[in-house]
Amino acid sequence: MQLLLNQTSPYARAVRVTALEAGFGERLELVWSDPWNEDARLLAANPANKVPVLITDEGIALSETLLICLHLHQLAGGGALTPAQLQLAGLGQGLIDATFATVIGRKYGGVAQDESVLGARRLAAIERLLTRLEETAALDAEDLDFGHYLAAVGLDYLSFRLPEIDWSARVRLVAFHRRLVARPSFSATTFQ
Ligand SMILES: N[C@@H](CCC(=O)N[C@@H](CS)C(=O)NCC(=O)O)C(=O)O
Repeated sequence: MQLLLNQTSPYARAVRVTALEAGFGERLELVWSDPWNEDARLLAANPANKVPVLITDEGIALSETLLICLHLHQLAGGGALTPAQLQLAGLGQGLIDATFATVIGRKYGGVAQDESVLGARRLAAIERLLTRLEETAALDAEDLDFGHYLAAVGLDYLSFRLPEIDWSARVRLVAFHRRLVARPSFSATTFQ
């Protein structure tokens, strides 16, 4: 299997963590890619020109983080996910989406983007997502799945890119994040 990724993509990190946790570390060839420049291999694999892309051993290029994580979960013999597990995955992906959109909005439009209608909606979404995540019972589950990895990557990415958004008073999230980032799959994939 090949994974097309870049170093700072939270989406790609969530896929990498999911693959490592599923025991696919040895089978996964990392293909460093640049979605912001003409990258022929990425464009051929994903016409949307986004990372991550997982190319299966059969040569099928899968895009979209949630679908890739679901594929890895199934490949590892994981059973059907419950609505509560899927809910956590959706919230984690939502946090990544809102944070990434804020970062990219600033990169291409400056911080004034935060004051725009879309920018303000994204920042408000981040706060609401943090609140909802903190209320989510699945955070405490012993058995982890890609919903946990997405949520923890989302929190880590938020601190990495938007450190001015302070969520340190959200004690359940802080404990959850600390528990997850202590895992080898997280320390092997830190943002830099
Ligand atoms: N919905 C996609 C989003 C992936 C995404 O936006 N990736 C970013 C990197 S963090 C990217 O490649 N962006 C390039 C672009 O938007 O043109 C997913 O879930 O995988």
